[in-house]
Amino acid sequence: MSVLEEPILFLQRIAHTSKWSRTLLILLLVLICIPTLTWAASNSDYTLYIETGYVPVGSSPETGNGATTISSWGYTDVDNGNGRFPGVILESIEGRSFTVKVVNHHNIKHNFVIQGVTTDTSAIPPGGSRTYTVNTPAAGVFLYRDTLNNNINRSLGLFGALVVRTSDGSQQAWRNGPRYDQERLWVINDLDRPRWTDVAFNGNRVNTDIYKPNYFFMNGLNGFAGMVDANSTLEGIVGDVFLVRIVNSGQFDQSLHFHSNHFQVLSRGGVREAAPPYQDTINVRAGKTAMVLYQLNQRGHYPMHVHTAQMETGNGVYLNGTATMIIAH
Ligand SMILES: [Cu+2]
Repeated sequence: MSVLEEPILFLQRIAHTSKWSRTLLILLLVLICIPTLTWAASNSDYTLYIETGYVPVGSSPETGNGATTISSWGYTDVDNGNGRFPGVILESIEGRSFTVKVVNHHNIKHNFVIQGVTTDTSAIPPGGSRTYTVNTPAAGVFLYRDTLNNNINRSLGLFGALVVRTSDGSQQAWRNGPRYDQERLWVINDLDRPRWTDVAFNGNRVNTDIYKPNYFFMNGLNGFAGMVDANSTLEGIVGDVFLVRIVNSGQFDQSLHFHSNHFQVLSRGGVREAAPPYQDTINVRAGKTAMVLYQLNQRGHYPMHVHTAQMETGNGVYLNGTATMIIAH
């Protein structure tokens, strides 16, 4: 019997029954379908718009200098919204599928590729759109970005993260994996404003042979803004365990140093550590991810900063780069 034969036979049977029982059957079918439709609608479908935008940069708490506004291209969920970085956080649970519709409102072609998850790298022309079906893999964190144009599109801000949690709702890094009390996502990046960002944003040709980044961000924030951002800081009571998902969307590696105490490295580049090592610094490679487990072991305020001095600055202004705080009560 073909796939179609069964419903056809069913319809024929309906046609031979009375008008009343036919109405009842149709009503029954509608009732059966309603929960299915509701479930499908809530199954985390996203629409991302590629837009131009800007990222405000605050002044340094040390010097009071450095405030500016940086132009960007980004994936936003607001039609004609501010295309700033990082893009919308995509969330799912392991084993589930969802769709992402990407609408290109920019004047050059772009794409949307989730590293290690989706494979369609073809371009979306200006004014065009494409819908991707994402089959969510194992729990973890994944970088999505525009892979076109020699890293220029990503560098201008077309990147973000997909967070995948366990399907049973447990606070574990993965099924039967390490437990946590709180979770954080750190999407970090660097950019070369004079040679890349401003040149590309104005529609001119970037010389990709030279890349000297002068701005460094965490979750699109720099310096003091990152140190007080509740989505970035590891703030809790002594004993709290944080799962920190880290995505380096930039072109330079970043060495993140956690003060106060050590953490466990759970995974690097999507590969889980068989015996998670304890460290106080982790080098997250450009374009790669990591997950660490950090427990607040003693009261106090401690910094989390990058060990490359340049990355603690914004265009040379100290304490205006990648940083956040560890606050234990
Ligand atoms: Cu340090």
